[in-house]
Amino acid sequence: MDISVITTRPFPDQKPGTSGLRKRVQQFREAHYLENYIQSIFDACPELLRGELLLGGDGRFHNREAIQIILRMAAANGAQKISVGLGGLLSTPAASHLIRSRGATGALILSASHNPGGPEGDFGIKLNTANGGPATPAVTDAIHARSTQLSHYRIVNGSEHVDIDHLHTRTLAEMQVEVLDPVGPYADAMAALFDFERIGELLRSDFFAMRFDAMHAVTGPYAEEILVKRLGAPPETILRAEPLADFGGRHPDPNLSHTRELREALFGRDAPDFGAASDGDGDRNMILGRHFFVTPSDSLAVMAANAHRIPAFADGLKGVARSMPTSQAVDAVARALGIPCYETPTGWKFFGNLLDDGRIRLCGEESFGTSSDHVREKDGLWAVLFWLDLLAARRQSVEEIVRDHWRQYGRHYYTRHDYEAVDSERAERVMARIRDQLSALPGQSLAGMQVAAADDFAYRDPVDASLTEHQGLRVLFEGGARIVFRLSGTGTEGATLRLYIEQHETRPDHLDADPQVLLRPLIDAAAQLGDIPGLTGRERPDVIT
Ligand code: VG1
Ligand code: CO
Repeated sequence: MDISVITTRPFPDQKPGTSGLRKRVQQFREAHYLENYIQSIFDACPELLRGELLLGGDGRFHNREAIQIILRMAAANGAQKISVGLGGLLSTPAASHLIRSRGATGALILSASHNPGGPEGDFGIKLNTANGGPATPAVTDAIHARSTQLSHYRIVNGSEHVDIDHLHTRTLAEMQVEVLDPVGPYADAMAALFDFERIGELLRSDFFAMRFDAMHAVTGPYAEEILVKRLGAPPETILRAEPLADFGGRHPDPNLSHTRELREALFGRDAPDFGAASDGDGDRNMILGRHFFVTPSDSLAVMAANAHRIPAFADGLKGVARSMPTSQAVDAVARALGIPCYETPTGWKFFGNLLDDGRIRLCGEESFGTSSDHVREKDGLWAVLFWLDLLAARRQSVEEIVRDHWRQYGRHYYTRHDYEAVDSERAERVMARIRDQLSALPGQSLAGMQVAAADDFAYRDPVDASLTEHQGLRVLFEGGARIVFRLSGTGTEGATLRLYIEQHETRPDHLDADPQVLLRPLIDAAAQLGDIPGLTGRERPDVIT
């Protein structure tokens, strides 16, 4: 085998964030940058190479080049086998499913998820390990530590290009390479979880229409296979189906600002009954009804309350979990069901132990992520199919189902305000200012409510007892209202300050307010607590969800 051992110098910034390492494409294309990070992964996790490792991405700019480099590096590092998604495409949930169903050692998923793509956009690398889930903090810390010491990387010489556009197997040096179709096995897995017969009937009926926005990202081929081919939905159901390297020039972020066509359809005249979208790598979901937006936190709660109607959950839920900033709507359902509800830090990796240990079967985040124990990732199309199955079972509209839910459990008014690309030092100052006030807050009155407690969120994993600290600053009020402050761990420019606001309302004639109006006193109190305008120079957030 013709291998080069290349001398390199460590980069100081190869520290994975909430979900993988994300940087500008230009940075990933700098000499040795990608190679260093990949070598650090192989050095810190040699077990990945002793079996089948999956490789693919969301199709964004630099995906295909990176795959060729990673193949040559894996071969030079003595990997047994790499399986590449056809066309270099592999959604995050499909990767998680394939790891588990094929007994693979893990997956390298080339994606910066919902971050913009194209030559001026972002690139990223997520590592999932043998349970199918994102690498835990212990693993990402070891990779980062290795990256700061790295002096060499190994790569097979030559410019030979491995064909990734046809299903076949071959060898590269002594390593096996298989190009596989991830779509079929993923669709089969979905068919085993849901009642495809009743969903198909609904989608083919003249009285129901849906739109799914694939955002020119990875889910297009999966949605076509499942919704159109297997379930019989008309082809116009799917918008922006074709994966493109620049996502058509827009953010593959499924919220109302980035899904214009879908929004116009669902909030326009003769709107379809159901709308949904997924993100770059297919792990997020947005759910819409006719003229109706379902918050991700409510979606999780509705799923928990209705799980018994879905074949996969015929045996019940056992337990549920949500990330800390996610609203407490699902907690109310768990209480009613008499099952535990765990509260974890932001990021899917913290659900892994709870799922592996059988403590929970359903979990979610406020950031448009929900999933179950069928994989160890959030799963966009799974959530869409859950809602379709529920609509078919209840024969009610999305809005009726959610309003019904509010009447039963009360409504958890919720909003997230993001201040993007803030100067990092200024953002730290906002956090420090709030942290300094935490101990004095309990007992005080803010926005007309009593503060019951205030803390810097820390999580003790109940399965392996590991401790994760500094996961967001919380101000908790009597009656359940909350203000949470966090700095994002996925951005690539400065800091993103996230403000999460929540208030519970049970009075039947107070369930129809505009969240931005109802939550205004808390929003203002939060801005004041952190002196956000003064310290960041920003009068208002960049994104409101
Ligand atoms: C964001 C979300 C978090 C999610 C993460 C990865 O992280 O808030 O809930 O798990 O993105 O999702 P942060 O640190 O920016 O708040 V994805 O679809 O971008 O992999
Ligand atoms: Co994603």
